[in-house]
Amino acid sequence: MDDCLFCKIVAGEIPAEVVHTTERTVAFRDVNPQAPTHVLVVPKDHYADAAALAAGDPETSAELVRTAAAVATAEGHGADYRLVFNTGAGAGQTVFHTHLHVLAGRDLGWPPG
Ligand code: DGP
Repeated sequence: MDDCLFCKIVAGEIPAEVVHTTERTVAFRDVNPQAPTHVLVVPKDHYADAAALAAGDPETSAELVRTAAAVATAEGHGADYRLVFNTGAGAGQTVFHTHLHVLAGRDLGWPPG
């Protein structure tokens, strides 16, 4: 997708602090962190949201979660972290390239806002 921000980060056309990569995923720090650890895990291929990725490429969908767990462990939060997919503008999705938020390092209230 020519106009997709996260496709450009995956391609290295826009800088980001990449913390982990796998065959199918890239993990980089969120530019507006909401916790001491706030990393976004994205598929290298473009899918608009989590459901589209799960339908179109279930193995990569699972790899996103494995990558998120590896990031949480690497950052010292392997036992306590939160994974979030905002899906749809009404739920707070602002970038329409699937991304899994990994949040850790502070008390995380429930329910989320
Ligand atoms: P969401 O609201 O769930 O679509 O999350 C999008 C996230 O993307 C948001 O937490 C901020 C982050 N973000 C937006 N633009 C950039 C960027 O250029 N670089 C990085 N690293 N993160 C970005």
